[in-house]
Amino acid sequence: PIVIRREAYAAPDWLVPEVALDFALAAAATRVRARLSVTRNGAHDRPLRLDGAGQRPLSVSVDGVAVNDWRIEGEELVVPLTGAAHVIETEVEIAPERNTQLMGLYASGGNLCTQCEAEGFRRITFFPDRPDVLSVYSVRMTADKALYPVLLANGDPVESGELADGRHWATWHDPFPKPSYLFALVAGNLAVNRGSFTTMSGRVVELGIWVRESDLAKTDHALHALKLAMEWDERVYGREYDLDVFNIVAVDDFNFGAMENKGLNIFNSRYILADPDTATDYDYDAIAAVVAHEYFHNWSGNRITCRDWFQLSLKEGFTVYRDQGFSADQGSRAVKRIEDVRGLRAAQFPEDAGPLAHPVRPESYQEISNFYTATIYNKGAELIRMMASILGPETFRAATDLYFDRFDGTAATCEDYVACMEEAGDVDLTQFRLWYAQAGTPRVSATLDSVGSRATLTLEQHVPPTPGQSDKAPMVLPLRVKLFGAESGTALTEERLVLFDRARDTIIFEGLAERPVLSINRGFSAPVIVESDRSAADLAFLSAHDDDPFARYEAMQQLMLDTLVASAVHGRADHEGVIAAVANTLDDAGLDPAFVAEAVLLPSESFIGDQMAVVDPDAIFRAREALRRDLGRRLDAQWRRALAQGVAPYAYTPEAKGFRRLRSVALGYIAASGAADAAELAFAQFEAADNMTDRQGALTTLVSGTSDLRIAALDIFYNRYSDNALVLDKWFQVQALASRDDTGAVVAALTRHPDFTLANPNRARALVGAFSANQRAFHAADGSGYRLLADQLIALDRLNPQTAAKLLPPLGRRRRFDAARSGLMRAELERIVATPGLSKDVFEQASKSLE
Ligand code: HT7
Ligand code: ZN
Repeated sequence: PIVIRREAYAAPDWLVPEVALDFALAAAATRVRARLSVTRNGAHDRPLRLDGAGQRPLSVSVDGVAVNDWRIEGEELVVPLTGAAHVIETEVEIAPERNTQLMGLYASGGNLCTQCEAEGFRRITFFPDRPDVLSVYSVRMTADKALYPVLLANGDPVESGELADGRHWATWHDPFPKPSYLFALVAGNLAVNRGSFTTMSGRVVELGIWVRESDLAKTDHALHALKLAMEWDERVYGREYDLDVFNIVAVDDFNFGAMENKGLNIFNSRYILADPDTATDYDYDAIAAVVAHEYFHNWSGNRITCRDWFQLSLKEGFTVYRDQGFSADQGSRAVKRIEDVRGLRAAQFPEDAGPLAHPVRPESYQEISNFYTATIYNKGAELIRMMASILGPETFRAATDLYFDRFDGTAATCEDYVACMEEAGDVDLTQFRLWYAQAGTPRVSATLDSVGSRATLTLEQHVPPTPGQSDKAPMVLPLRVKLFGAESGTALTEERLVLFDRARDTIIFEGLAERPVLSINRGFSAPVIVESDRSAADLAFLSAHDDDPFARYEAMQQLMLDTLVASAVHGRADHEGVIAAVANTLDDAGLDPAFVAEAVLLPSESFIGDQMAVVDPDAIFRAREALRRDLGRRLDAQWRRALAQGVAPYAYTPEAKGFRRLRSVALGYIAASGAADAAELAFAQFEAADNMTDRQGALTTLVSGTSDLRIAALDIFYNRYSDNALVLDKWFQVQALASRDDTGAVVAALTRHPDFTLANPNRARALVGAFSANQRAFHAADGSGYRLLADQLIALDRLNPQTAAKLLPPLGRRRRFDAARSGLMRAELERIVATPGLSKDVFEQASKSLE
């Protein structure tokens, strides 16, 4: 395989200050004529090399004259040039309707749309398809007017007109130089929800959300979120929108969540369409977050882009940090932080501990699409958060202003970003840069010893080895620390931000009036694993008394984890401490129901497994179910009280969302208790629900139970929503996640269901992706779960390698399991690697997982 290395970066030989594209659009065959103004970059005599992907040029001309001294080398078009500046014209023909990879120009739901990040533009036309070549784009599109009445591209519309043969045309111009990965066009039969936003300097921006006509009523939430995001970016980061229009188009077939193309964002429809009947609170929140994320990219990504793909976290980590801040400001900061950390632990920590671990700024890749990972996005965001903590809010804002001003209009690096933080903050981040270079989640051991009025906190850190990196240097870990009095329950110290940057260190606290209890890594100030010797009693104490809600949650989680691991590993099942702490939280009337719902939820099976030397899925399931059952039985009255709380007609407010979340958690515990009326309660909620959150919550509870009511509910749900693809995804997903003995067989049958298709990434992820996240079913001892995943992945790879490769990581966790399971996973990986015609996307993931 060809390996691309960061250290091999070289500036482009040729720049393309301007490009004009002319599309004669049709699903079966689209002609693309490209006119590139190219300039030699530096003193060299190398030819122009344009990236392509399998096409042959129908014609090539230089300065208006047809030439034939060009050649194809691999996938590149090589054109010898003599002067310092030339105009190159090429023409190609592509077939959008045969594009199942969903990269480049493709058809979705009868419309035509593009996806160019990271390297899709080369599937549209020959071009230096790399992010450090910035061009001003003019686009002309011609298409059948009846089939494609709407023609959209980046930038602002210029002109449009009709042709005598039933076709029409439109031209668009984007004045902001951009890399090819931000190019976009859409041709389709679309309706629009229009709005407008007046920027801080008084410019009126026309906003449009484009969807199929029948979905128009489901776009208000996304439009509202867009306006909130535009206002937020002005207020919090001083960033103003820069074009006269901002369009968003929703498509059903999309490899990712959404794409930030300049002025023309293209979205997976699941991150646009919402109404109470079809979208959950989770969906509503995700829509607002993704709309904001893509909008924020206009500055952190588009105005300042990445020099090369090794710098991907420059735009993604920073933009995730920005969207997390936006979402936190819409509701509860504490709950948002809990959700983000839960997500980091579920996706990024396992990645960092497995064969696909890589630094936030990777050193090499085979296929860049494989690097759109939780490490680049979510750990990348944590790095920004740590720098923001070190600088403090005002200085961080000054530092981001400096970054935006200095690098506007350029393709920058992570180093450029850190240097701005350093300069504006007047701090030395030399050692902090290790966070970009070293993979692996640091482990911190924290021990507090107190004698009289003095306490010593001993910290030790260790960064585990990861592929290609055996020895790690100590990192800078910003740890927020505070001590509480064990008797009084009050704070003994102020919160301190400790910059722990050595392998071992001690911190002394003096003048303590009583025995201190340690609260550490408050707010999850560093993305590390803290191992402390705090007793169950101290953890319960913190879960009730810590004044940082995140730390209260953490203490409760640790108490639950310690209990569950003791039970799964040693068979010791003492549930009393957890039951008392959960009861205490449920009885605390002053707490936000959304926080209570998070705090009383047990750690996931996979997170429990992450704490064990050898993951035992059966023992984990038994331990977790036993604790759920005891919590359900012993706190039956509290769960029923929670279930009755806050019942009101549907509203999308933080308060109403919190009550819905707590009710659904309560219903789960009542079912876990084995209560005779549990299924009836769930079915009643399912039928009475005036919103999808309650309906799906009830269905989730029912499908993991034994009552026949689950079959009735699944049928009702299916029949009600059989023409709504996004809700049908939920129907597949709920069954794939069900905790049942027969889930493997059910999922196997569902792969043959008439509504199942691998051609739609959402559907593939809803069934196959969800199934591999179901620890109990996926890790069935006979290996049937592994076989099912491998079969589907191999089939999907023929259609859509990018989406197939994203399904592979669960098989790569094989070293964490017993020899039998590990061997079965290995066998499936070997079968995948041996598949003829395998894509390089899947090959990279599978071969690394076998190393
Ligand atoms: N920047 C976007 C990444 C993306 C993408 C990457 C690979 C293949 C398909 C893709 N679609 C979108 C999304 C984002 O982070 O905002
Ligand atoms: Zn992004």
